[in-house]
Amino acid sequence: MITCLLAVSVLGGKSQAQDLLSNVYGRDYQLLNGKWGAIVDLYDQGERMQVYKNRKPQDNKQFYEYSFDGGLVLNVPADFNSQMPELKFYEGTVWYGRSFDTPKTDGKRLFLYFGAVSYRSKIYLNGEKIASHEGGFTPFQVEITDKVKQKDNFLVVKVNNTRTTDAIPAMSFDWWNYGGITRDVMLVSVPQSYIKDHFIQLDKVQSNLIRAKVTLSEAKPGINVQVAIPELGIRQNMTTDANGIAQATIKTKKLQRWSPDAPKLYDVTITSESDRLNEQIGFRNLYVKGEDIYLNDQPIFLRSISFHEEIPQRRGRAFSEADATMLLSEAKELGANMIRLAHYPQNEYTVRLAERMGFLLWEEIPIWQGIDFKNTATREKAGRMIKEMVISDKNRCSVAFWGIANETATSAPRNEFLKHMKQCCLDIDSTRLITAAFDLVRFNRESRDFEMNDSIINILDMVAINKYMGWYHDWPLAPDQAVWNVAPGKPLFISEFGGEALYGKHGDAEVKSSWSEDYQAQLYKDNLEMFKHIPNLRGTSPWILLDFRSPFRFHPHQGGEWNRKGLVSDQGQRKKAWYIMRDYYNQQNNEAQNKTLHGCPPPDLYGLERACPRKE
Ligand code: GCB
Repeated sequence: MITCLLAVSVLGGKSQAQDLLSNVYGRDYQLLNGKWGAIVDLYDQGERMQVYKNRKPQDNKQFYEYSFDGGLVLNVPADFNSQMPELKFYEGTVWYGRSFDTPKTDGKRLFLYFGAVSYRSKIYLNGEKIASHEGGFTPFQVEITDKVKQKDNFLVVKVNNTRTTDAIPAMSFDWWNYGGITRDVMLVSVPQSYIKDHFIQLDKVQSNLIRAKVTLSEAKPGINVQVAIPELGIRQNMTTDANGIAQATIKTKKLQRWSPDAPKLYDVTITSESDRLNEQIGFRNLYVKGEDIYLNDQPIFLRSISFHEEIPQRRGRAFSEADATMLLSEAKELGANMIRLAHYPQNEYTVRLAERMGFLLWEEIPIWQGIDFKNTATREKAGRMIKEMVISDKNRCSVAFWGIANETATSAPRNEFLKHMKQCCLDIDSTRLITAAFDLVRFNRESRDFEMNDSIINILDMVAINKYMGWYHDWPLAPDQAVWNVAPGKPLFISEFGGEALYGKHGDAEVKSSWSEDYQAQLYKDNLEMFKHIPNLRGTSPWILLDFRSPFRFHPHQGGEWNRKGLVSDQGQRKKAWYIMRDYYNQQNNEAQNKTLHGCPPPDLYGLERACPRKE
């Protein structure tokens, strides 16, 4: 088994595994957000010039051909592309610099924590390189306890968003390549011996067993740890083993399980002899049996929607709680109970708010077409990224799926790569459902059904299909005649479908290039008709909630550099297809409510008896 290390390399030695503080927002922290000095380094000269030293002339002979003072100022967090017209298409290096004083720490340890820097970064503190990271959508940290001064520290971040063949994503992808320090930068203080990680959740199947695992920074046995959930009267005492890990299975009787309809979260306090951490955690059961996905012992239909981490009105990356509120509220209005966070892990505000608002989540890393599956370095990189995602969000009960790829072609190296991705998830969390999205479903003209031939689906709990009937694929027969025979025996999820329309544009519902709301609306109607003939269909996720920026698209009708498949325009106006989808989701929801009302007790999984047959 190959183990995956995290993507941060902490300098001062060889690359080494690095941890992530769990629930960083529950710690004592100071934000290093705000205005940073910036240098655009088109020819990548900054390292040669030692920009990171932030030197200033000390005598009348010295001069340096750079300065962080008096030049460009960029906001953090935010992408750089949207901050100046000249940077709109920029792909290259930008140096960020700022000074800071250290908060009074009373002997505590200090970490620098980056929510995300897109795509590569090198971190320098007071002239010394202290870390580097690759991957634009996952957090990383570096301890600076011994490197930091009380006053006037200077922090420099070299950011580079150049696309390369070995990167993830690689050379081309259908979204904007936003570069920059795109999420919060934090100075986090923790005690000398601190709670490094926790993983607390309800058993996959049993509703009265909470599984708790707490890892301390010190690999020392016999340290007392407590997990308390006051509302449930739980105070579980545990002690660490030689690795500093304390584990317990906690029995509980009166738990209210989290669900999209009732997203109940409990206050949880984790205490060690020297540290204390508060969390909010929801508890739910989630498993697959046959072709069904069970949430809290009820089969569920996933009413999903995707969005990019982008606010189209602002033409920039989403990064704040207000941004998360905008995106998720729009999804709520549509009647969704799930979000496919496409195509990469999104910020912690979005993930946490989604949980509070009652959305299940599918999270994935940007293994999006064009990945060099033969490159072992790329594979290791992807493994590190996926691990960073799982470590960060494993305590969110809303996370139902780890997505390991989007639209990959069948090949032996691809198979090995995806197996590795799955293993990297399982190394940390063996409870989530593993899925991947494919665009390999084809109409078989002889058998006259839709089929897919890819053995990799055997490693998945749910098979997800992107299928653009009526857009990239013409209908080979009427939608109500379209029989699907794809991944029988497993739940099947339509992870993408849709077509482009300009808001307010009316035109022929038969003509694709009318770019009209009418064409898009008809396409939605046809697809919803087809979905009735997919026997193992357990959810849908139209592509996509909002129009988004993409250098993939050139047609003037699209307004230039926009993907117009949104159900909502870049200005927030709902297109006709939005209403069709909203009605479909309402109907699915009503049907689900009726089933629950007249429904069955839990299925006979793991020896549990089912008392009545499920009414369809
Ligand atoms: C896809 C991709 C998605 C694209 C979409 C499109 O299959 O997964 O990232 O944006 O198609 O609009 O073509």
